Amino acid sequence: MADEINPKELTVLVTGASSGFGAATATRFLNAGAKVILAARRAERLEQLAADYGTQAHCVALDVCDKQAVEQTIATLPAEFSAIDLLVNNAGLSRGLEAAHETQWEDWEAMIRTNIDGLLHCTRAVLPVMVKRNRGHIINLSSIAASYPYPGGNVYGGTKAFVRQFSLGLRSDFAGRAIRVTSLEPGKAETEFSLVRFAGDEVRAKAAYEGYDPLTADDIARCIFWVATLPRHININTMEVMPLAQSFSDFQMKDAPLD
Ligand code: NDP
Ligand code: 8X3
Repeated sequence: MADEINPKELTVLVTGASSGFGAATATRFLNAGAKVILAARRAERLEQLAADYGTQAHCVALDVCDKQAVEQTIATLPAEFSAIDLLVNNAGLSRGLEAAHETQWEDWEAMIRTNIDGLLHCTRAVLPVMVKRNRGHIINLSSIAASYPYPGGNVYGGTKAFVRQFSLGLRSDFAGRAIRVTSLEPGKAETEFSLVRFAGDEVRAKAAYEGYDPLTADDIARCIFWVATLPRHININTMEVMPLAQSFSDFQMKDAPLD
């Protein structure tokens, strides 16, 4: 029987490690003995998280939208962190929940730049070493919004559908190589996600999780850890996870005034 991967043998890069899924994932891998590179714009939060882990953790202040900065960061990693086994492409955001005609163009741009461009920058930067070593795993944070539309999810859902399809495309590119790719597609999870979506409106953000048990950041970290430590011959292509309380709604049936 093939063995599970020992996390102590892994070097993991987690983007968006300053909050939510990323912070929980970095913590879970650090506690299991992995070497972890923590990346996000709010470096002080990363330093705080990493403080107890000494040389096991390496923090980088990084905006994933900045292609040059991503390339430079990956190219200049300390030798002991340079052979990345697992990239958790987690940095991402949603801005706004307006219908398409009411949205701010800047919000759409921010989602495209972060969720698509940022993810591509990080993927492209780590791939050469993974291919050279013929070893690696990329776990991309997509969303249930990739598969199920909801009002106001227009561009956010579109970016996450890109992430899902790109992940499957990578799998196809890597046929015959020992590089695994997973699209992880969570439903409602209570993190700072809604605070960012609603531009810091705490009341609105809190209301998004009221009255039911949402997923937690650690629930998702647990999924990531499981997917990443499965024996090397197993690839989870897509993984959709919802809180039990979340389910599907009916198609909308509303008459539109036609004149
Ligand atoms: P959080 O807002 O709690 O965390 C988002 C993280 O992304 C932060 O660490 C933030 O760090 C980082 N980030 C955002 N923009 C950038 C950037 N330009 N460069 C580097 N880092 C960036 O949200 P979640 O933990 O919930 O979200 C993580 C991922 O999971 C996202 O991709 C999100 O779309 C996805 N997701 C979330 C779900 C949910 O319900 N919460 C469900 C499905 C998917 P900083 O601001 O310090 O740079
Ligand atoms: C975030 C989950 O349902 O808010 O990707 O779109 S949802």
